[in-house]
Amino acid sequence: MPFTDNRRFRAKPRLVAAAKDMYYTTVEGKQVLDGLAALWCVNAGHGRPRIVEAIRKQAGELDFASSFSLGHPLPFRLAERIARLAPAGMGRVFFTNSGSEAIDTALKIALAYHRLRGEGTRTRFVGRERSYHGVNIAGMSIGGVAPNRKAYAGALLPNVDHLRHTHDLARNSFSKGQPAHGAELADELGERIIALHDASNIAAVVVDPVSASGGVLVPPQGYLARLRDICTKHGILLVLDEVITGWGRLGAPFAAQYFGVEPDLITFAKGITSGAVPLGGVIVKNSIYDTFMNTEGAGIEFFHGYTYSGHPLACAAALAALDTYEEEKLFTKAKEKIGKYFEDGVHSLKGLPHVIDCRNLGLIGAVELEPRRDAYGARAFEVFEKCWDKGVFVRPVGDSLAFCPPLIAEKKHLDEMFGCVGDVLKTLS
Ligand code: PXG
Repeated sequence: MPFTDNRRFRAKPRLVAAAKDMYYTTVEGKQVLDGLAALWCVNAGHGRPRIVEAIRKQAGELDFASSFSLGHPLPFRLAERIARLAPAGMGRVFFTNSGSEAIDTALKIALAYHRLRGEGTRTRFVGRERSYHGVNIAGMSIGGVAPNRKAYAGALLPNVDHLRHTHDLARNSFSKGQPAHGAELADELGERIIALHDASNIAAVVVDPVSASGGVLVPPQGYLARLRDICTKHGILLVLDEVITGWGRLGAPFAAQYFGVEPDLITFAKGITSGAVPLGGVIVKNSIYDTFMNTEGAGIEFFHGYTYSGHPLACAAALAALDTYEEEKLFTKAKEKIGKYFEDGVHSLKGLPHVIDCRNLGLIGAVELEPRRDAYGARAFEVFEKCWDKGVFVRPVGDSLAFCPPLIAEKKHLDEMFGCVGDVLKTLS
């Protein structure tokens, strides 16, 4: 099982048989509230009729046709739809099957783009400590989650630097929304990394706007805008990894719009289909696309692609998910309706035993616990297990507990989630 203590799971399995809206039903018939939109992806809730029906219908109509020198209308229709939601001037999409593949794809686009422009020396990437960009070799290399990298050190990409992470409990603990301190951490890009390597060797900077698996780290006020300015000044592409922040999580289609920061590329996955069928992709600025299309001579412009790029079932699910988001105005309404209540819920845990931080942005939040001596992560894992037993699913990330409910959550669901976590925290050693 992925990222799972398999032996512990075998001894005490957690198996779900069904899911509807905000709840799972376990194989034993117990209802469990989904406080993490499954794995940060089921933004429209589970088993939504429009999405289910679209997948059924598509499977009967066109199960699969590849997109290699052949095509079918759905990926084009979906790309147009995505372009309408994306920041202005980002009108082109390349489809993958996952966030990890989206990251690999974005890095390859960046390398090929610079090369086409005669700047083929730009081959270095800059990631950040505690950012997570999936598990493929490239995403792991630019990512900064230490345990994910340790066993594979020999295979890490060589030309990668990491910015420092922005987590600063001494200055920012219990911040509501974006923390006040830390914008200056972006200056490292210029002062340390560009100074060391020269901008002419750097292809792209990749960050997740709110880092999720790295511990739910909200960017300090002004930080992302500073990164953008430095990248622009030095001709470096800025990739925002929106695999989690995309599709309404912060109250806008993308974090780029929420923060008012224009990236050159956006990677996405998860919520595009509300988790119902695997699908990911990269949105690029029109000028990047045009650079590929304006190359001289006939032939393939971009040597890259997956068998299932633009899979009909995934595209059908995505179009139906986007219909659902739009009909229910979930990208904006969710935050308007329950955003403040969610924030209050996260911060209601302040003062309970072992709580050293509460943080939140949009409908993503976390409570961080003091680690047990020599057992990092054990306390949060225990809370996760006890909450599950009481019928609430939240996710341990290191010694934090992450909250990321579907955007259809109502106040009563948040009461149930935070009430349960609070009750468990009170019993904890
Ligand atoms: N980028 C970001 C920002 C992600 O959160 C990926 C890329 C990779 O996506 P795929 O589809 O290849 O998994 C992710 C995935 C967790 C957890 O426990 C988070 C993710 C995946 C699995 C577990 O926090 N995020």
